[in-house]
Amino acid sequence: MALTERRRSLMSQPTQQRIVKTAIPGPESVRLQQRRNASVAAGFGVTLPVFVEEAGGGILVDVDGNHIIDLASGIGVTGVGASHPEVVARVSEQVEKFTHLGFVSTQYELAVQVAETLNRLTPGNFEKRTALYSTGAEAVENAVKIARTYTGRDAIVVLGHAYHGRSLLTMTMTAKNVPYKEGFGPFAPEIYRVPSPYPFRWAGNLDDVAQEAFDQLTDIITTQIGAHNVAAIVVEPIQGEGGFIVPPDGYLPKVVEFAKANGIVFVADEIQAGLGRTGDMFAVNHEGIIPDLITTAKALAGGLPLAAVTGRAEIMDAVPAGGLGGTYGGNPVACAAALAALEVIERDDLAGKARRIEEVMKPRLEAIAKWSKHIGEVRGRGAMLAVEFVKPGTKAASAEAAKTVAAYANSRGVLTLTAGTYGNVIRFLPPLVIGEDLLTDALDVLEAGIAELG
Ligand code: PLZ
Repeated sequence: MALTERRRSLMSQPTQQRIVKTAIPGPESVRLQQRRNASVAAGFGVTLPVFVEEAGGGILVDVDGNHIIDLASGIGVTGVGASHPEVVARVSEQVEKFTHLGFVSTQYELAVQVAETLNRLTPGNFEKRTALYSTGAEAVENAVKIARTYTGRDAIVVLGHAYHGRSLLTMTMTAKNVPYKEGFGPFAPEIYRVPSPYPFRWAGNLDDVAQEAFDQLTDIITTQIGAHNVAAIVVEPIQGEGGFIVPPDGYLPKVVEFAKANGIVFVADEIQAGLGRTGDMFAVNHEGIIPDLITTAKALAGGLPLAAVTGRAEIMDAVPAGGLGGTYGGNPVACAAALAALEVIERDDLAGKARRIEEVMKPRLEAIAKWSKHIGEVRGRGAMLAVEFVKPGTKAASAEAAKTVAAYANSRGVLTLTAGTYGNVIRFLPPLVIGEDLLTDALDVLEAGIAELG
């Protein structure tokens, strides 16, 4: 195919409609799965074992021709859709010029433009710097390195139910044992955990979650670590893998204030929640919080691997030249994709689209929760919504109910992901550009799946 023709075909999106032609997974996917099992390491799990040939907007097309509604966005990555025409165009243009140089050997303007854009978009009216990497774990890991250099301290404080990655340091920072940590120790030192302000599972008074959780944080830091030994407090402003746990208003501002008073770097891990997903450009904007450092990845480059640490210039510049780097960090093709994705997020107000997704989905999920005894809570903000399943009449987690409903939806062409420390949460991370008819269709399927629980 001639290049221009190929480009034009890439620009066309699959029909935005759920079409189920075969069992899901269908025969072609099942055949490929056998090859996969014989060639790919078993440690990679999979939610829906289909093989995708084409994706865009709110639809994934598998090798059997099924059109599957995408409520996952590649785990919150393809907010602009998996083949946004502007991302495709800028990436194609860039690969024809050069694919890679290594930003630490020779430089290119694209990386500077991405840094300038992130410095402008992140909250805080002060001088900022950005460091570019390839994966979220790498960004979190480097935020810790930077905070340690700046403060000259070792301790890192994280929350219960946290997820920060799979590298040794970020796996240590992650709370959940199976599947993330089991068998992978010994873990990194100087990581301390404080309770997550998880309203649905809070043992104390529901009205006091913010204050009680904050008191526990200060108590643990003061008595077990010493505030003067803490380099950073790292928090997901809405906890992602942990089950879309939304901290009660008031908690994060208190933590930021405490960090400031004690010379501790406050790091917001916005890798899953950031860049429009929660209805704001950043989830911290909801309470007007200004972190010292923010990590981004996922939605940053519309599907290409790019991650960043952005924050106060005096903190970021504490590491001398040569101390930060990596072969692929800030790869030019990923930067080209990021410039397109960030432009689309801003210009097309994808944060507004996320708020609209909440308006469409949340009332329906809440209505279902009224009649279904299996739902403990519906929560989340914007296009980061979740349902927590329980054993009827109790708060006991029911991973079985979540798995049954997710499997029901998946087999009918609606891709949903589960989450949560107890595996009992179905989370929704649709592309922000998804059509409302697709959302409604997906909700119909989910509702039928929940009804089947009885
Ligand atoms: N911080 C808040 O959500 C990645 C993990 C998928 P990487 N979450 C998806 C899986 O099973 O591995 C994540 C996150 C938050 C950090 C990360 C890590 O980002 O790009 O996966 O390294």
